[in-house]
Amino acid sequence: MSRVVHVGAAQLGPISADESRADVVERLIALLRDGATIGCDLVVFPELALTTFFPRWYTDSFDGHDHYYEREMPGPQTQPLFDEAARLNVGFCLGYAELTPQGERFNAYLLVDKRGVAVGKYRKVHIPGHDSDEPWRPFQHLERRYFQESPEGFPVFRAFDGIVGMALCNDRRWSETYRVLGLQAAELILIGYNTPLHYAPDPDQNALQGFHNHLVMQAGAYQNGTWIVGVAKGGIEEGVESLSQTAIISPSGQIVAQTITSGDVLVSARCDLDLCSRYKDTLFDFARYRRPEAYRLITERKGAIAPPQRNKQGAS
Ligand code: CDT
Repeated sequence: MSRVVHVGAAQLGPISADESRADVVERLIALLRDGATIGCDLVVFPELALTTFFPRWYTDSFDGHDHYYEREMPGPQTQPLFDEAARLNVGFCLGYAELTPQGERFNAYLLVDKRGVAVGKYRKVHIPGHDSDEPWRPFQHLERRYFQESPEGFPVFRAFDGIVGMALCNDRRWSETYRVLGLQAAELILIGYNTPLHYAPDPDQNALQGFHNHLVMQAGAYQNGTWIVGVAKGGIEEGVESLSQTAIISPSGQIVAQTITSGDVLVSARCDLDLCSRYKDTLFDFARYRRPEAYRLITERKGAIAPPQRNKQGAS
Protein backbone atom coordinates (compact mmCIF):
# COMPACT_ATOMS: atom_id res chain seq x y z
CA MET A 1 0.00 0.00 0.00
CA SER A 2 1.52 3.36 -0.96
CA ARG A 3 1.96 6.08 1.64
CA VAL A 4 0.27 9.11 0.16
CA VAL A 5 0.11 12.27 2.30
CA HIS A 6 -2.14 14.92 0.83
CA VAL A 7 -0.32 18.14 1.75
CA GLY A 8 -1.73 21.66 1.51
CA ALA A 9 0.76 24.52 1.29
CA ALA A 10 -1.12 27.40 2.93
CA GLN A 11 0.48 30.61 1.71
CA LEU A 12 -0.32 33.81 3.58
CA GLY A 13 -0.52 37.29 2.21
CA PRO A 14 0.67 40.21 4.34
CA ILE A 15 -0.14 40.52 8.05
CA SER A 16 -0.22 44.14 9.14
CA ALA A 17 1.37 45.27 12.40
CA ASP A 18 -2.00 46.10 13.96
CA GLU A 19 -3.80 42.90 12.91
CA SER A 20 -5.02 41.04 15.99
CA ARG A 21 -4.01 37.42 16.74
CA ALA A 22 -7.69 36.51 16.64
CA ASP A 23 -8.01 37.86 13.09
CA VAL A 24 -4.88 36.07 11.94
CA VAL A 25 -6.01 32.80 13.50
CA GLU A 26 -9.31 33.20 11.63
CA ARG A 27 -7.32 33.45 8.38
CA LEU A 28 -5.38 30.30 9.29
CA ILE A 29 -8.60 28.45 10.11
CA ALA A 30 -10.08 29.47 6.74
CA LEU A 31 -7.04 27.94 4.99
CA LEU A 32 -7.26 24.84 7.19
CA ARG A 33 -10.88 24.43 6.09
CA ASP A 34 -9.89 24.88 2.44
CA GLY A 35 -7.43 22.05 2.96
CA ALA A 36 -9.98 19.85 4.70
CA THR A 37 -12.49 20.40 1.88
CA ILE A 38 -10.11 18.89 -0.66
CA GLY A 39 -9.01 16.06 1.64
CA CYS A 40 -5.65 17.30 2.92
CA ASP A 41 -3.98 15.35 5.72
CA LEU A 42 -1.61 18.19 6.56
CA VAL A 43 -1.74 21.96 6.01
CA VAL A 44 1.58 23.83 6.18
CA PHE A 45 1.68 27.50 7.19
CA PRO A 46 4.69 29.84 6.74
CA GLU A 47 7.37 31.14 9.10
CA LEU A 48 6.08 33.64 11.76
CA ALA A 49 2.53 33.00 10.63
CA LEU A 50 0.84 34.76 13.56
CA THR A 51 2.34 38.24 13.20
CA THR A 52 3.81 40.74 10.84
CA PHE A 53 7.53 40.14 10.11
CA PHE A 54 8.63 42.25 13.11
CA PRO A 55 12.44 41.94 12.66
CA ARG A 56 12.10 44.71 10.09
CA TRP A 57 11.90 47.23 12.94
CA TYR A 58 14.50 48.20 15.53
CA THR A 59 13.49 48.81 19.14
CA ASP A 60 15.97 49.82 21.85
CA SER A 61 14.76 47.09 24.14
CA PHE A 62 13.43 43.63 23.32
CA ASP A 63 10.39 44.39 25.44
CA GLY A 64 9.15 46.66 22.69
CA HIS A 65 8.61 43.55 20.57
CA ASP A 66 7.44 41.18 23.31
CA HIS A 67 3.86 41.18 22.11
CA TYR A 68 4.93 39.41 18.92
CA TYR A 69 6.08 36.30 20.84
CA GLU A 70 4.08 33.32 22.11
CA ARG A 71 4.72 32.27 25.72
CA GLU A 72 2.64 29.13 25.35
CA MET A 73 1.53 27.03 22.42
CA PRO A 74 -1.33 26.55 22.19
CA GLY A 75 -2.32 29.63 24.15
CA PRO A 76 -5.77 31.15 24.52
CA GLN A 77 -5.56 32.88 21.13
CA THR A 78 -4.20 29.91 19.17
CA GLN A 79 -6.28 27.17 20.82
CA PRO A 80 -9.13 27.62 18.26
CA LEU A 81 -6.73 26.55 15.48
CA PHE A 82 -5.83 23.36 17.36
CA ASP A 83 -9.50 22.67 18.11
CA GLU A 84 -10.52 23.14 14.48
CA ALA A 85 -7.69 20.90 13.26
CA ALA A 86 -8.86 18.13 15.59
CA ARG A 87 -12.48 18.64 14.49
CA LEU A 88 -11.52 18.50 10.81
CA ASN A 89 -8.99 15.68 11.33
CA VAL A 90 -6.27 17.69 9.56
CA GLY A 91 -2.72 18.21 10.85
CA PHE A 92 -0.82 21.46 10.48
CA CYS A 93 2.60 23.06 10.79
CA LEU A 94 2.75 26.56 12.26
CA GLY A 95 5.58 29.11 12.41
CA TYR A 96 5.71 31.54 15.36
CA ALA A 97 8.03 33.52 17.61
CA GLU A 98 8.64 31.61 20.84
CA LEU A 99 9.56 33.21 24.19
CA THR A 100 10.49 30.46 26.66
CA PRO A 101 10.05 30.66 30.46
CA GLN A 102 13.87 31.07 30.62
CA GLY A 103 13.64 34.15 28.39
CA GLU A 104 15.04 32.49 25.24
CA ARG A 105 13.72 33.73 21.92
CA PHE A 106 13.41 31.25 19.07
CA ASN A 107 11.96 31.34 15.59
CA ALA A 108 9.90 28.15 15.92
CA TYR A 109 7.94 25.74 13.72
CA LEU A 110 5.48 23.32 15.32
CA LEU A 111 4.14 20.13 13.73
CA VAL A 112 0.67 19.14 14.94
CA ASP A 113 -1.04 15.85 14.10
CA LYS A 114 -4.64 15.23 13.03
CA ARG A 115 -5.77 15.00 16.67
CA GLY A 116 -4.51 18.53 17.29
CA VAL A 117 -1.55 17.20 19.30
CA ALA A 118 1.97 18.62 18.86
CA VAL A 119 4.29 15.90 17.55
CA GLY A 120 7.46 17.86 16.77
CA LYS A 121 9.08 21.26 17.20
CA TYR A 122 11.90 22.86 15.25
CA ARG A 123 13.82 26.00 16.23
CA LYS A 124 15.57 27.93 13.46
CA VAL A 125 19.28 27.17 13.12
CA HIS A 126 20.49 29.72 10.54
CA ILE A 127 19.58 33.21 11.75
CA PRO A 128 20.18 35.76 8.97
CA GLY A 129 20.47 39.52 8.92
CA HIS A 130 22.10 41.71 11.58
CA ASP A 131 21.82 42.49 15.30
CA SER A 132 22.09 46.27 15.54
CA ASP A 133 20.26 49.13 13.88
CA GLU A 134 21.52 49.82 10.34
CA PRO A 135 19.69 53.00 9.30
CA TRP A 136 21.21 52.99 5.79
CA ARG A 137 18.87 50.13 4.90
CA PRO A 138 15.36 50.94 3.62
CA PHE A 139 14.14 48.45 6.26
CA GLN A 140 15.89 46.32 8.86
CA HIS A 141 16.40 42.56 8.97
CA LEU A 142 17.07 42.18 12.70
CA GLU A 143 16.50 38.46 13.11
CA ARG A 144 19.91 38.24 14.78
CA ARG A 145 18.70 40.71 17.40
CA TYR A 146 15.36 39.12 18.11
CA PHE A 147 16.16 35.39 17.80
CA GLN A 148 18.93 33.16 19.04
CA GLU A 149 20.50 30.33 17.06
CA SER A 150 19.00 27.01 18.01
CA PRO A 151 21.52 24.52 19.41
CA GLU A 152 19.17 21.64 18.64
CA GLY A 153 20.03 21.07 14.99
CA PHE A 154 17.55 19.50 12.60
CA PRO A 155 15.47 16.73 14.23
CA VAL A 156 13.06 14.51 12.30
CA PHE A 157 9.75 13.12 13.52
CA ARG A 158 7.72 10.05 12.64
CA ALA A 159 4.38 11.53 11.67
CA PHE A 160 1.83 11.35 8.85
CA ASP A 161 2.96 7.81 8.06
CA GLY A 162 6.45 9.05 7.18
CA ILE A 163 9.59 10.80 8.41
CA VAL A 164 9.13 14.55 8.60
CA GLY A 165 11.72 17.32 9.03
CA MET A 166 11.36 21.08 9.24
CA ALA A 167 13.41 24.17 8.40
CA LEU A 168 12.75 27.90 8.29
CA CYS A 169 13.46 30.39 5.55
CA ASN A 170 17.20 31.11 5.49
CA ASP A 171 17.86 27.45 6.39
CA ARG A 172 16.68 26.52 2.91
CA ARG A 173 19.65 28.24 1.27
CA TRP A 174 22.15 25.94 3.04
CA SER A 175 22.83 22.51 1.58
CA GLU A 176 23.76 21.25 5.08
CA THR A 177 20.12 21.64 6.18
CA TYR A 178 18.87 19.13 3.65
CA ARG A 179 21.77 16.71 4.08
CA VAL A 180 21.42 16.54 7.85
CA LEU A 181 17.71 15.82 7.39
CA GLY A 182 18.45 13.43 4.52
CA LEU A 183 20.86 11.48 6.73
CA GLN A 184 17.92 10.87 9.07
CA ALA A 185 15.91 9.50 6.13
CA ALA A 186 13.55 12.50 5.90
CA GLU A 187 10.80 11.96 3.35
CA LEU A 188 8.94 15.24 3.78
CA ILE A 189 10.62 18.56 4.65
CA LEU A 190 8.41 21.51 5.56
CA ILE A 191 9.88 25.00 5.08
CA GLY A 192 8.16 28.28 5.89
CA TYR A 193 9.63 31.56 4.69
CA ASN A 194 9.48 35.39 4.72
CA THR A 195 11.83 36.58 2.00
CA PRO A 196 11.91 40.32 1.22
CA LEU A 197 12.47 40.94 -2.49
CA HIS A 198 14.94 43.73 -1.73
CA TYR A 199 18.32 42.52 -0.48
CA ALA A 200 20.10 45.67 0.70
CA PRO A 201 23.72 44.32 0.80
CA ASP A 202 23.55 43.39 -2.94
CA PRO A 203 20.42 44.60 -4.77
CA ASP A 204 21.51 42.76 -7.94
CA GLN A 205 20.11 39.69 -6.19
CA ASN A 206 16.61 41.22 -5.98
CA ALA A 207 15.52 40.00 -9.39
CA LEU A 208 16.82 36.51 -8.62
CA GLN A 209 14.84 35.90 -5.41
CA GLY A 210 12.29 33.64 -7.10
CA PHE A 211 14.99 31.74 -8.98
CA HIS A 212 17.13 31.21 -5.87
CA ASN A 213 14.09 30.11 -3.85
CA HIS A 214 13.23 27.28 -6.18
CA LEU A 215 16.85 26.50 -7.05
CA VAL A 216 17.81 25.58 -3.48
CA MET A 217 14.64 23.68 -2.61
CA GLN A 218 14.58 21.71 -5.87
CA ALA A 219 18.24 20.77 -5.41
CA GLY A 220 17.61 19.80 -1.77
CA ALA A 221 14.67 17.59 -2.76
CA TYR A 222 16.50 15.80 -5.55
CA GLN A 223 19.85 15.33 -3.79
CA ASN A 224 18.15 13.80 -0.76
CA GLY A 225 15.23 12.02 -2.41
CA THR A 226 12.61 13.86 -0.39
CA TRP A 227 9.44 15.86 -0.81
CA ILE A 228 9.77 19.54 0.08
CA VAL A 229 6.95 21.96 0.85
CA GLY A 230 8.09 25.60 0.75
CA VAL A 231 5.45 28.04 2.02
CA ALA A 232 5.63 31.82 1.81
CA LYS A 233 4.24 34.76 3.64
CA GLY A 234 4.34 37.05 0.63
CA GLY A 235 2.99 40.27 -0.78
CA ILE A 236 3.48 43.84 0.40
CA GLU A 237 3.53 43.90 4.21
CA GLU A 238 4.02 47.24 5.96
CA GLY A 239 5.52 48.63 2.74
CA VAL A 240 7.99 45.77 2.21
CA GLU A 241 7.38 43.34 -0.63
CA SER A 242 8.16 39.69 0.01
CA LEU A 243 8.40 36.70 -2.30
CA SER A 244 5.41 34.39 -2.75
CA GLN A 245 5.90 31.43 -5.14
CA THR A 246 4.99 28.77 -2.57
CA ALA A 247 5.86 25.38 -4.03
CA ILE A 248 5.57 21.64 -3.44
CA ILE A 249 8.54 19.76 -4.86
CA SER A 250 8.84 16.04 -5.50
CA PRO A 251 11.91 13.84 -4.84
CA SER A 252 12.70 14.18 -8.55
CA GLY A 253 13.28 17.90 -7.95
CA GLN A 254 10.23 18.85 -10.01
CA ILE A 255 7.69 21.39 -8.79
CA VAL A 256 4.30 19.69 -8.68
CA ALA A 257 2.23 22.60 -7.28
CA GLN A 258 2.90 26.32 -7.07
CA THR A 259 0.99 29.47 -6.17
CA ILE A 260 0.56 32.12 -8.84
CA THR A 261 -0.80 34.91 -6.61
CA SER A 262 0.54 36.58 -3.48
CA GLY A 263 -2.40 36.45 -1.05
CA ASP A 264 -3.88 33.81 1.26
CA VAL A 265 -4.18 30.71 -0.89
CA LEU A 266 -3.74 26.96 -0.58
CA VAL A 267 -2.20 24.71 -3.20
CA SER A 268 -1.88 21.00 -2.65
CA ALA A 269 -0.30 17.80 -3.85
CA ARG A 270 -0.72 14.14 -3.07
CA CYS A 271 2.80 13.29 -1.92
CA ASP A 272 3.60 9.61 -2.30
CA LEU A 273 6.34 9.09 0.28
CA ASP A 274 7.29 5.77 -1.32
CA LEU A 275 8.55 7.74 -4.32
CA CYS A 276 11.49 8.84 -2.13
CA SER A 277 13.08 5.40 -2.37
CA ARG A 278 13.37 5.81 -6.13
CA TYR A 279 16.16 8.29 -5.37
CA LYS A 280 17.28 7.21 -1.90
CA ASP A 281 17.91 3.62 -3.05
CA THR A 282 19.54 4.38 -6.39
CA LEU A 283 21.66 7.40 -7.37
CA PHE A 284 21.56 8.80 -3.82
CA ASP A 285 22.08 5.54 -1.94
CA PHE A 286 24.00 7.29 0.85
CA ALA A 287 25.21 4.13 2.58
CA ARG A 288 26.73 2.89 -0.66
CA TYR A 289 28.15 6.01 -2.26
CA ARG A 290 28.80 8.74 0.31
CA ARG A 291 32.39 9.42 1.41
CA PRO A 292 32.14 11.13 4.83
CA GLU A 293 35.91 10.88 5.30
CA ALA A 294 36.26 13.16 2.27
CA TYR A 295 33.85 15.73 3.73
CA ARG A 296 35.52 16.32 7.11
CA LEU A 297 35.93 20.04 6.48
CA ILE A 298 32.17 20.46 6.49
CA THR A 299 32.02 20.00 10.26
CA GLU A 300 35.59 20.99 11.15
CA ARG A 301 35.71 24.37 9.44
CA LYS A 302 33.18 27.23 9.64
CA GLY A 303 34.44 29.96 7.27
CA ALA A 304 36.29 29.38 4.01
CA ILE A 305 40.09 29.54 4.17
CA ALA A 306 41.90 30.01 0.87
CA PRO A 307 45.11 28.07 0.24
CA PRO A 308 48.41 30.03 0.57
CA GLN A 309 49.42 32.26 -2.36
CA ARG A 310 51.91 30.70 -4.79
CA ASN A 311 55.03 32.81 -5.43
CA LYS A 312 56.22 33.70 -8.96
CA GLN A 313 58.36 30.53 -9.14
CA GLY A 314 55.30 28.43 -8.49
CA ALA A 315 56.22 27.28 -4.98
CA SER A 316 53.71 27.91 -2.22
N1 CDT B 1 13.22 35.04 7.17
C1 CDT B 1 14.41 34.84 6.57
O1 CDT B 1 15.21 34.01 6.99
N2 CDT B 1 14.67 35.62 5.51
C2 CDT B 1 15.95 35.60 4.84
C3 CDT B 1 16.28 36.95 4.36
C4 CDT B 1 17.72 37.06 4.13
S1 CDT B 1 18.20 38.69 3.88
C5 CDT B 1 18.67 39.24 5.37
C6 CDT B 1 16.00 34.64 3.68
O2 CDT B 1 17.00 33.92 3.57
O3 CDT B 1 15.09 34.62 2.84
